[in-house]
Amino acid sequence: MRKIAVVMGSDSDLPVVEKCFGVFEEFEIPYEVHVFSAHRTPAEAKEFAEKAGEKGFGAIVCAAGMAAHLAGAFAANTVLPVIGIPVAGGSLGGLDALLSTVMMPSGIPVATVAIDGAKNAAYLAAEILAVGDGPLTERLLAARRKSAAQVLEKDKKLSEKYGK
Ligand code: RP5
Repeated sequence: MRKIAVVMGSDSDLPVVEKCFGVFEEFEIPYEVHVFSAHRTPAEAKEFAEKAGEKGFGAIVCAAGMAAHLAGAFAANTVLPVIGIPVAGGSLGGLDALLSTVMMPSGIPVATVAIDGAKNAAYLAAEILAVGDGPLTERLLAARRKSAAQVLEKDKKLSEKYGK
């Protein structure tokens, strides 16, 4: 199975980014975690992005706050799918990071999740790897069924409590 690269612009992003890790472990997806910055270590970020395909990665999750060019810088240097997590922080509360991550020029896409949306970034990465991987697809479907059952159980409890 291909690996997921999880890259953050600073270790200060870790409290948000680490919410990815449990999802990868739940679905038995191998992953690596790195810190590279589009502005502070541009050469290393470029080199990692350029070599990610040959190193066995299937998708790259990039998290950054503020000007948040990391996902875009990665997307510029690879044709692997890049998923961007805008991280809240700074005086604009993450709106700056959201717009910086999502507003990419045509031809260089970044699949952008919600501000601090690390879990959905991990689920999306898992779904990308699941294309052509039947067992992983089954694990994702089983998780959806479990989630639906939990919601229906909550519905049952609340409707019994507050119903006529
Ligand atoms: C961004 O600047 C990082 O992704 C982080 O969200 C933010 C602040 O970084 P630090 O100053 O905490 O290292 O590039």
